[in-house]
Amino acid sequence: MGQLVAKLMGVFGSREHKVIIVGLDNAGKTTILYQFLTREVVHTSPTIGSNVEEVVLRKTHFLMWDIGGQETLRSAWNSYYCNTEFVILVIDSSDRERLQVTREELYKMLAHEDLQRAAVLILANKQDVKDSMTTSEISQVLTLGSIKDHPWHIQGCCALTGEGLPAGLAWLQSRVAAS
Ligand SMILES: Nc1nc2c(ncn2[C@@H]2O[C@H](COP(=O)(O)OP(=O)(O)OP(=O)(O)O)[C@@H](O)[C@H]2O)c(=O)[nH]1
Ligand SMILES: [Mg+2]
Repeated sequence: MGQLVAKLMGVFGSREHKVIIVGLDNAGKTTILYQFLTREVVHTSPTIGSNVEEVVLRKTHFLMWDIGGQETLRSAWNSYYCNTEFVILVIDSSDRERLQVTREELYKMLAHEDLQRAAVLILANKQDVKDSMTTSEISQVLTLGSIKDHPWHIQGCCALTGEGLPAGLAWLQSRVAAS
């Protein structure tokens, strides 16, 4: 019955797909959330806790949770995992020093039982910054090619201009359409 309701709601396009936006502090998560929502750059301050917004792309509704990335807040990320269909992992592509920290957080998430069915979109943000890492450099450091048990996709972007974000959203939507 539950499945039938879910299917019918899917046909009418009103089912919400839960998305969590994670990544280290200063990666650009909140900026990206509001770019998705308003196509404008908002002034942000470090997120304590989370922001939640509904982003609608054509008939697909995403409920997006943007979670604070400071070190002390990361242990609470798992309280958002239940029923998550998509993880958006945002990376500051100019922050080479901390890519290994992101890597550790990524594999911790992938191993979590509540995220076993989640697909992962990696947004290599801040591509406008000179000498920022390319998506292929980031893919290598994160060994994305070794991830076989979760669908994943990496997309370069710049949250200040919005470049790359529609392509990221389109990937999410293509996963919804395929399911
Ligand atoms: N140059 C550049 N700066 C960006 C980009 N995206 C975000 N920023 C800036 O990076 C800073 C941090 O952005 P936030 O969106 O607040 O970062 P966050 O990931 O939400 O950080 P926490 O809430 O602390 O986890 C802000 O000054 C943004 O304006 C980008 O694509 N390029
Ligand atoms: Mg934030």
